[in-house]
Amino acid sequence: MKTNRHIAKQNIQRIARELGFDDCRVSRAKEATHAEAYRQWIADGCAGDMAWLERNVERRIDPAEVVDGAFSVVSLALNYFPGDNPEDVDYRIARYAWNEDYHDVIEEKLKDLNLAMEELGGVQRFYTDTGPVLERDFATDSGLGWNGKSTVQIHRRLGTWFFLAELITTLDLPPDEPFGDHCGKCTRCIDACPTGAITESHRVDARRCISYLTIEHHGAIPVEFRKQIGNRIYGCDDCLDVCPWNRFAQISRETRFHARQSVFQHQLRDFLTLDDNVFRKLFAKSPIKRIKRNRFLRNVCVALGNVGGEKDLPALERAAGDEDNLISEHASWAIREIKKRAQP
Ligand code: B12
Ligand code: SF4
Ligand code: SF4
Repeated sequence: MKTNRHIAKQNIQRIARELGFDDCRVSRAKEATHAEAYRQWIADGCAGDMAWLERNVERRIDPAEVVDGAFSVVSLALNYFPGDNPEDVDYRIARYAWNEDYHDVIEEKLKDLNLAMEELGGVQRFYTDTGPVLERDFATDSGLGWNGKSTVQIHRRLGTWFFLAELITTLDLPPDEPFGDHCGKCTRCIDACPTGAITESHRVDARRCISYLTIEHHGAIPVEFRKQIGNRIYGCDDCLDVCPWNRFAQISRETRFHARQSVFQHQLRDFLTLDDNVFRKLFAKSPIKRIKRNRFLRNVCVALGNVGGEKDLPALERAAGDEDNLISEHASWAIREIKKRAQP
């Protein structure tokens, strides 16, 4: 016979499906399984200048520090796979950022699920990325997927292309079983990483990761990494692209994650003409807006330095005169790189 706890869980899973989530599973709200690995990662400086990851370590590893009387964590997956890289563009943007910001898309769904759980008598805090939760550890405990050697969480049906979200709740819900690690002997992600950022299985040194360097890092991109960044102008998908579990990936039903044509009709050097106003309009509601014009143009200059040619020099010369030092320094570097290549 089904108990009230089982019925409550089934209702939550049904509502999650109706809201568009692709999976919904439950784990116990206890100290994170890999709490010690997280503490060590922070102590080793792997977070780079993401100081916010160091501020609330104890809250991040223990849901009871976030919600008084926390009993369960409801972990959710939302597929964002928008398909293959648009043809005829001379740059790459990580797929998760091809259109609208997932924080906004998912938060509206989480609000509704939270209301439904309040009706069941629960008190919740809900997050997607922005909260103090080791999201992948709790997802692994719930059997939603497992942390691949790249640290990216893999789902047996969705592959790597999904966002995580969770509600920490006071409801006592029956936990699901973990699914186990299914990477086997594969090391494709480690071999494919252009900067050697996956320093060992299940560990990424953010300071070497192109995703960190092009998104989270505020200052100049260290010269030692500029060449490996290639034509990536926002984030990096290399360790996801090569994962064999992506052979089952299906295009996301959420059209707000599909490629935004107004962005992808630009060629790389066109982005250098964006003033602040046009930048904000082009990337309205997009995660790219978050890094502001100066960091975005910094990235564009690095990519042009790697893949550009003489035809890109006039736009770069103008950028080298930009009043923002971050842009002008990276534009001057790109000009030097292109001229070096043009020499016989
Ligand atoms: C900081 C951060 C980053 C940093 C650091 C990434 C990293 N690998 O640590 C940077 C900026 C580099 C980054 C990049 C990306 N990120 Co990010 N990021 C986060 C954030 C905010 C915190 C992650 C964190 O705590 N890192 C610290 C490390 C120590 O934690 P961890 O990776 O979770 O690692 C655990 C395991 O390694 C485990 N562990 C250790 N040893 C072992 C051994 C075994 C056997 C096992 C199973 C586990 C294990 O212990 C660790 C602690 O729990 C999360 C959201 C969140 N709040 O969790 C999103 C999040 C992880 N990012 C996300 C995404 C999409 C990305 C990118 C794909 C974006 C892109 N395309 O550019 C890349 C992927 C790069 C990569 N290989 O990880 C998604 C991932 C979804 C998924 N399916 O996994 C998340 C979950 C956001 C979300 N809500 O959807 N990210
Ligand atoms: S590429 Fe291979 S090792 Fe890396 S996460 Fe995928 S299955 Fe695991
Ligand atoms: S996102 Fe790119 S740079 Fe970062 S670990 Fe994966 S392959 Fe390496």
